[in-house]
Amino acid sequence: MTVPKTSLAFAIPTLTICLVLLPLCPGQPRAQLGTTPNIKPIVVGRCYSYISLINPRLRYDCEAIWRQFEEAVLRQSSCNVTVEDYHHMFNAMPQSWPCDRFLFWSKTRTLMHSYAAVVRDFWTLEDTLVGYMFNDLIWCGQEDDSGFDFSSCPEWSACRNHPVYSLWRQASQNFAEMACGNITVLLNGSTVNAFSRKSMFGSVELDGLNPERVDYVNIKVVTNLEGPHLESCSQGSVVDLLQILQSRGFRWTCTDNDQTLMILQCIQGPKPSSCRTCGNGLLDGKDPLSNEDSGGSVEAE
Ligand code: AVW
Repeated sequence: MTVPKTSLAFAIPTLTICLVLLPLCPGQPRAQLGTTPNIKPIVVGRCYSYISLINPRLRYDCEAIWRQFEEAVLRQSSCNVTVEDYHHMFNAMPQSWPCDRFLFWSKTRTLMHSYAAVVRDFWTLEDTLVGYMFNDLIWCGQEDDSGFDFSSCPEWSACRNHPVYSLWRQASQNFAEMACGNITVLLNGSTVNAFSRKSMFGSVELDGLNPERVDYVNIKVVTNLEGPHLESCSQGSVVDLLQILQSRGFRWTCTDNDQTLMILQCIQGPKPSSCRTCGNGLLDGKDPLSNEDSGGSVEAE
């Protein structure tokens, strides 16, 4: 898959001008970008990388997965790809997962990445084959053309049957349905609606979790070091989540400002006041987060 020369010829000078005159260029929201250039070699290459380097025991036909992906997306208008359209592709890449390692998140993507990198026991959707292959890519087809649309794709939120959204919805559902043992959910206490029924976690994954497979849902609510401290295990939308879990028969724990997550934030961008607390606590062997709004934990059976 190549980008037509004409688009490249146009894109390179435009990009250069925009880089030089960045403040004067109109904002280019990600949604206005088209399909990621070189999507085929990227996706197929990631697939080979996954089955050769990351999990060499897996036997998948990367070319067949790509063909199923094209079947789902091409020759369709860019708001007309359903989760069902991806079923053949998902059937070509079944994957099971060890229990106790599932990490879900909402509005904490950056922190989740560092957390998963440090606490290496955790596996996220992006560690599954499908998540690894399509992470950070954009794609859409065109109704009256057999290729991808490299000039523009609608925003994820523009339509329910968006090709990117539908793939992640199905991937998220499969991931949640597989979840077992103790699972972890990372929520952002510095936003209103840390738990939202409209998010992928709240609309797809939560409903996909099976109380008979999941022993404990361990929720971690983490705020930015300097706040705002809007939600916690006992405040805001997180309480709604706990109620839903309770009513569905899940056992859960909820922790505010987990120590590892706070220290991670200190490492990433030390803010003198709050990070000094972390450092002192570690050196003293005291609980570094013993102040009133951190480190609290509750649980229910
Ligand atoms: P959110 P959700 N590549 O923070 O609960 C590019 O409200 O909705 O969390 N962009 C991405 C990707 C990706 N791989 N993943 C997410 N985004 C963007 C799947 C996208 O714009 C995981 F298993 C999306 O709307 C989590 O448990 C936003 O980040 C759960 O679903 C995330 O919105 C996170 O979804």
